[in-house]
Amino acid sequence: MAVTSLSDINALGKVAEAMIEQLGKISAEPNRLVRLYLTPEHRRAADQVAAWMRDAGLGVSEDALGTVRGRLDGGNGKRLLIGSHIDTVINAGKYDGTFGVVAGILAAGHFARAGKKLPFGIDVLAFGDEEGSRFATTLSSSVAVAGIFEDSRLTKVDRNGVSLANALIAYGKQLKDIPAAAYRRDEVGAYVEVHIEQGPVLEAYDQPLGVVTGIIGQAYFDIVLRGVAGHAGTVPMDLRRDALAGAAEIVGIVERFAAAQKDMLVATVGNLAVQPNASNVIPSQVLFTLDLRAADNDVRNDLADWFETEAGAIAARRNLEIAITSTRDTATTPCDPRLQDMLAGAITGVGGNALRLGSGAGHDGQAMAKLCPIGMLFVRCKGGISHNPAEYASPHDMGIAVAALIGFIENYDAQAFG
Ligand code: HGY
Ligand code: MN
Ligand code: MN
Repeated sequence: MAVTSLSDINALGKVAEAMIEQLGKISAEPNRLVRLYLTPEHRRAADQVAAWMRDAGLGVSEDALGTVRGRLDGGNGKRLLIGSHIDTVINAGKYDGTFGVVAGILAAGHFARAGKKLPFGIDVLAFGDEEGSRFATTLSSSVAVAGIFEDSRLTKVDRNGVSLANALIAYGKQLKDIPAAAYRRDEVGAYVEVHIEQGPVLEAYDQPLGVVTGIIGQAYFDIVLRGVAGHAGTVPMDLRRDALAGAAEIVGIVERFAAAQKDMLVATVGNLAVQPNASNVIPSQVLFTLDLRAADNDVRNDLADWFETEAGAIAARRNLEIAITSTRDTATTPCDPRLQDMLAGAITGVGGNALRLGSGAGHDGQAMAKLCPIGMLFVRCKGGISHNPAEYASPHDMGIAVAALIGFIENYDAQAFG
């Protein structure tokens, strides 16, 4: 049943690439990939995934948060969940998230087609909101599956003022059904996700696959800086309360501080809005986000404290008002050592050397870890590029990843998670 022949691996890779291309065409915009949670594009992608699940011989359902589920029945061992997300960032690559869903469908379909009854059932999960690209909250669908959905998420609004609650209703869902999306802890053994690495390590070591040791912790903040609008031509420099100049100074110290740290620590200001955003008006307000990530939870917390102090001092010196709001805080999530070893065995089974590495990117596994042990399999991506249309994983590497997932399932010791 294992898939090890090169021709089989390449055939799997070709099918995976065709599925990725098909999903990659489902976008809100003609010239870049944008597929946001609970939009018509999400609906089309979910329907496409459901059709593939049916074709693979899986039973298909969809929960109150829009997660599409493909079910392969098995013995009475606890269910093995395999999933990832089908939403994207703005101007996205085609592989982030989607390949994990495609790999799950192809691997589960391999067993369905063989008519082999495994000692445990498998659910393939296509989550609709990992990125948080539409609402200022991430992992909305996987937290529901994990049984930790917070109702406070429902009031988050998108750029058009539409709340998550109203978007779910418009998508045809009923809020009263949200609790039913959760698995009972006693019915699930483990969750495994296949994902492109989104970094340069596997390529640097010339390895198609790697085992993830853990998902780095993340702290997100919304920052508002308020000054006074003024005439760009008449207000002397020393009398200005320029919100954008203040924001620029803050962004600069954040970058310098993060770059000077020895730990794996990264800080990003990826989103900044200027008001009134006119070339001859001194900016009166700037809204921006801060994304802090560090493997060590204390280092990340210390940096957050440092930031509040330093940004506050800059605002005070510039006579600006500042408001810093923590919007998300996720501790570093370890991958289960037993699953790491099982995935390492699956990688060596297809000829890899089972490199182990951490994930700087966030994943649905951060939510699923609240339900059950998690494991992740990384796939090499060209140049480590991601969140960028140049994102690319080769059909060969995708074929090897599916083959390794099949090998993992074959040797998965459900009893270890009984
Ligand atoms: O931001 C992340 O790390 C993930 O891609 N949502
Ligand atoms: Mn992403
Ligand atoms: Mn992702």
